[in-house]
This record gives sequence, C-alpha cells and structure tokens, in this order.
Amino acid sequence: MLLHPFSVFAAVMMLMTAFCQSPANQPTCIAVQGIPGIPGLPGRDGPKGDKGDAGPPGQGLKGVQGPPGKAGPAGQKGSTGSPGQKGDQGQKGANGSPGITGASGTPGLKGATGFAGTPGLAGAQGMKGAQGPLGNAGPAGQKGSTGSPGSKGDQGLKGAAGTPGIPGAPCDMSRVITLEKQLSDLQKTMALNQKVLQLLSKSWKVGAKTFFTGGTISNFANAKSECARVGSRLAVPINEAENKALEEIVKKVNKEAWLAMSDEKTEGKFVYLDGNPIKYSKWNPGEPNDHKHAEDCVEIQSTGKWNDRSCSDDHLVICEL
Ligand code: MAN
Ligand code: CA
Ligand code: CA
Repeated sequence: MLLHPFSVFAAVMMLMTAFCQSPANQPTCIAVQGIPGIPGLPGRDGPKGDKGDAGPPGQGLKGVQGPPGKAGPAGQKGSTGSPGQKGDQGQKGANGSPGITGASGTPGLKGATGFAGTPGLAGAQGMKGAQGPLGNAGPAGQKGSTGSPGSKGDQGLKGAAGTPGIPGAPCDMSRVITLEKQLSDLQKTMALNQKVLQLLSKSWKVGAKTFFTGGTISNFANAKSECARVGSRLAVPINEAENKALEEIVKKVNKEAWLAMSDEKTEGKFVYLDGNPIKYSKWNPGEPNDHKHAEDCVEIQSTGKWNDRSCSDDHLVICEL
C-alpha cells in the first residue's frame, strides 16, 4: 500500500509533538530515537506556503531518496556557435565534355586580278569563201510626192449664138395668186418632208425587229401597201417590248398608228395578216367593241393601249423589218 507523502510527514510531526510537549507548553525536546521513515511517493505541487522559521536540526534518519521528478520544460535555444575550421581541399574533378562547334566565319575578300598574259602569235590569213545565195527583195519604196500642176491651157473658141426665146405671156394677176398658193403648199410639203426625214433617220430596234415610219397618214388598205412598197410590212407588236417601241413612235408623231391585224373575216376574231390568230394584245378596257358594227381594224394609241377602229379611218403608217 502506498502512503501519501503528506500523511507520512503528518505522522512524524505528531510523534515529535507528543514527545516534545511539557505541561507548561514549553518546547522541551528530548532526543528520541526516531523510526525510519517510509519511502515517500513523489509529491504533488502544492500551493506555496509561507516560509517557516528555521527548525532545529533534525536527528531522524535520512529517508530513502524519492524517485527523480519529471523532466522540466526544455530550456531556451542557445546562441549560434562559432564557425568550425576550414576543411581540407577536395580531389581534382574529371575533365568536362567538349563545347559545341562554332558557326562558320564570313568568306575572305576576293583576291586582286592577276596580270594579263602575253598575246599569242597572229595566225596565217584564211582562203576567200564561196559567194552566198541571192538575198530576198527589199520592201517597196514610199510613193513619191505629187508633182506640181501643169501650166494653164489656151482660151477656147467663142460659141455660136443661141436660138431666140419664146415671147413672154402678158402679166395675169389671177395666175400670180395661183402661183402664191402653190408656193405655200410646196413650203408646207417641204416642212412635212423635213419632219419625215428626221423620223426616217431614226428607227426603233427591238430584239430582231426594226420599226420605222415615213410619217404617212392613210387608211388601213393603203398603209399595208405603203409598207410593202418599201420592201417591209405593216407593224404589229407580238410582245410588251415591241408594243412599247410603237407607243414611243405614236407619242413622238402624236398620231395613232395602224397595227397589222383585223377581224374583217370573222367578227370578233382578230387575226394577223397571214390569217393566224393574234398571240399578244393590249386592248383598252371595253375594247374591241366593234362600234356601230363598223370597226374591224386596230389602232395603237399614245398610251400604248389598243382600240378597234373603222378600217377607212386615217392613221399613221409604221412599218417593220
Ligand atoms: C369611242 C369608243 C371606241 C370607238 C371610238 C370610235 O372612243 O366607242 O370604241 O372605236 O369611239 O370613234
Ligand atoms: Ca369588228
Ligand atoms: Ca372600238
């Protein structure tokens, strides 16, 4: 059984107190042979008491030494020691591997030109060669400049006298008036011809077709023969582009033009001049109406739209080739 060191200490103190007390409570200590102490256990850290007075030197037996206390906390790290002495020199290392070959250097400067050699000896003259073939004829020369004009010829002989003229008619006022009228008509015709000439100088090309007009105004029958007379035929549009070209001419001349078609043969059935039914049309709304049952021919107006008209009416003649 283990005894607590404090209880052992208390037992010793009690024994000592028992032997050292006197009736007058004066400490009269008698030396008593103490009993040997029981080996103490390692004590716990108690609170630190006040420092007691120094007791008299004890005479008890020295107790058995307790077990060593726990190791205290590690002390602070000591300061760095002074450097040691320099070691001996190591052995010589092995040779290193050879370095990489360097890039080639720039070529050297060109050497100076050598001295000219001494000229060789002249050879002997060769024999004359045979004559070559005849060369080609050269290009023709330029035309010479025009010669100066010849000298003027001699004057011709005087001609014979002419036959006498017819005696003039006596002045007639009514004839003067007639001539004036003829002159005025002639001027009008010339002005019209001028216009026609301008129109003739222009033709309208649409695809493979060419439209043209001489400015003639006539009925349908004459219109057809007018075109035939100049080796062409009366115009007729078979598509929008052609119709547009004819519309342009009508606008320019400001006169509706005939188209090469009619329903003369069968009322209401419009056919081309060769008798085939028409394939393209651009009628005005409400047309053809065969107005007064007398409209079998067709006109194109300045709007480009069509209307059936009496074939005896007069319209612009436009031909096509
Ligand atoms: C009106 C319409 C046409 C007709 C002409 C004839 O404009 O009735 O259809 O062709 O008159 O002058
Ligand atoms: Ca008709
Ligand atoms: Ca009509």
